[in-house]
Amino acid sequence: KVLITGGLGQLGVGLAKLLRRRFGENNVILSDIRKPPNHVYHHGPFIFSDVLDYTSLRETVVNNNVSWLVHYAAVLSAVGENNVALAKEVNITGLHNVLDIATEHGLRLFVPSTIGAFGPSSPRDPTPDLCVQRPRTIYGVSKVHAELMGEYYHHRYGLDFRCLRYPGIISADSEPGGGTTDYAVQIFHAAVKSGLFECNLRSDTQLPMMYIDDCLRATLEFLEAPAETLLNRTYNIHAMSFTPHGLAQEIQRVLPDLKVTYNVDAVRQAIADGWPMALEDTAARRDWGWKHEYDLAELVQAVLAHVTTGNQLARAH
Ligand code: VAH
Repeated sequence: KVLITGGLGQLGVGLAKLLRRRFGENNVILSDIRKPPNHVYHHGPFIFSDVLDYTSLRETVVNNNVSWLVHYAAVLSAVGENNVALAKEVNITGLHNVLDIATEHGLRLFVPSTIGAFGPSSPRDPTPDLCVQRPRTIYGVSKVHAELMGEYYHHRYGLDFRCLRYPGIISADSEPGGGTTDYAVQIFHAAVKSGLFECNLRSDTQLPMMYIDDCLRATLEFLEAPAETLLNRTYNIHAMSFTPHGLAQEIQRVLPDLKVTYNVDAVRQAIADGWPMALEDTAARRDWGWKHEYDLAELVQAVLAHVTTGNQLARAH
């Protein structure tokens, strides 16, 4: 069975859906500390589980015979800068709990890392798998810590630790939870609803991004890859890079009335300025066959189609 922590964030429900199609509805357990929306209760198991509560997390793993753990519970970059204590607690103490439990019970452990694990002194275009990592956010520091601890536990105790560095993920029916790349999700909703969008990053800020379907498929494929094919335990994955200006232009091809204004948030801008502009991901493509399907044009089409239908449904109710 698979347990997903932080299951009600931007990625959990979508990943559960994909994994349930593959492994059966009851074999994937979503967990979080929040109360889920009704549709989540109606599709497959959901349980309360707090990654900071070691005993209860362990109980969940044992009682449900969990064999894979996907650790999505985390405080993202912008929220973390506003609450360092919380980010430290969730991202570092929470990870320690998960690592110990995964090791003790022989689990396969997936932890997402991020472009945020790099910093201003990393090569930025493209950023290789192995290079200087001196991030300037608590989020980034905690993710480098997770990469290193996971790899250490792998070498020291044989833990089957697997880690992908995700770019900014663009989803249509789930909201991002306080990151620096959130604008690239919000712009779609604004474009469809009001035609006006105020962007909190500079128009020329280029960051790596990926459509959620590619991200979730990458996660499943990587989780299923035979251990002997994985020469690394932490891999960059890349799909596309764009700026707010470039994304707005692509959306305007479909919705020409979209107006974007810029009101830069200093905290987010400083974070983005130290992050990669593109990730180098040849190792992932070589070792376990990673291949993205969505470039910018396909991404915009897919997200606009979802957001427009969602909006029509909401209006019909
Ligand atoms: C953030 N979306 O902005 C996250 C992510 C790609 C960056 O880790 O904090």
